[in-house]
Amino acid sequence: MKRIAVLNGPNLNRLGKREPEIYGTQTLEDLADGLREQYPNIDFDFYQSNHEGAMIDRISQLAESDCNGIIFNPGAFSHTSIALRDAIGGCGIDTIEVHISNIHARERFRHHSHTAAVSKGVIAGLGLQGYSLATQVLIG
Ligand code: CA2
Repeated sequence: MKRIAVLNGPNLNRLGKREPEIYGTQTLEDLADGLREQYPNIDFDFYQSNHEGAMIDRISQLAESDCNGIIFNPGAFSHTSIALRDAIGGCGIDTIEVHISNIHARERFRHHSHTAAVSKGVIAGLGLQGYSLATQVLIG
C-alpha cells in the first residue's frame, strides 16, 4: 500500500471556518475524509502545524520512513521559509506543492514560493481538488 503524507502549514487549521470566499467552506477534516473515500487504497498521513520547526521535524521524520510522496501546502511559509525549502529539497521524497487559492492572482508577496523550486510540481487555485490531483500524480 502506498503511503502519502499530507502536510498543511500555518492557519490551515482554520480552513472552512473563516474567509470562505478565498478558501471555501470545507474543513481539513472534510479534506481527509474526501481523500480517504476517493483513494481507499492509499495510506494517508495527515499533519498540520502552525510552527515552522515542527514542520521541519515532520519532514525529517518522513525522510526516514517508507513514505512514497508528500502533498505540501506550506501556507504563508511558502513565501518566507528557506529552512522548509531545505527540508523538502533534502528529504528525497517526491513532493507536490498545493495552494488552495491562486497565489498568482493575489498580493505580490504571495507570488513567489521558496518551496516550489524543490517540488516536483505546483498546483494553485483549484481549491481542495488540488490535493486530489496531487495524489493522482504521486500514485502514477
Ligand atoms: O492558498 C493557499 O493554500 C495558501 O497556502 C493559504 C495560506 C496563504 O498564506 C498562502 O499565501 C496561500 C493561508 C492559509 C490561511 O487559511 C485560512 C483559512 C481559513 C481562515 C483563516 C485562514
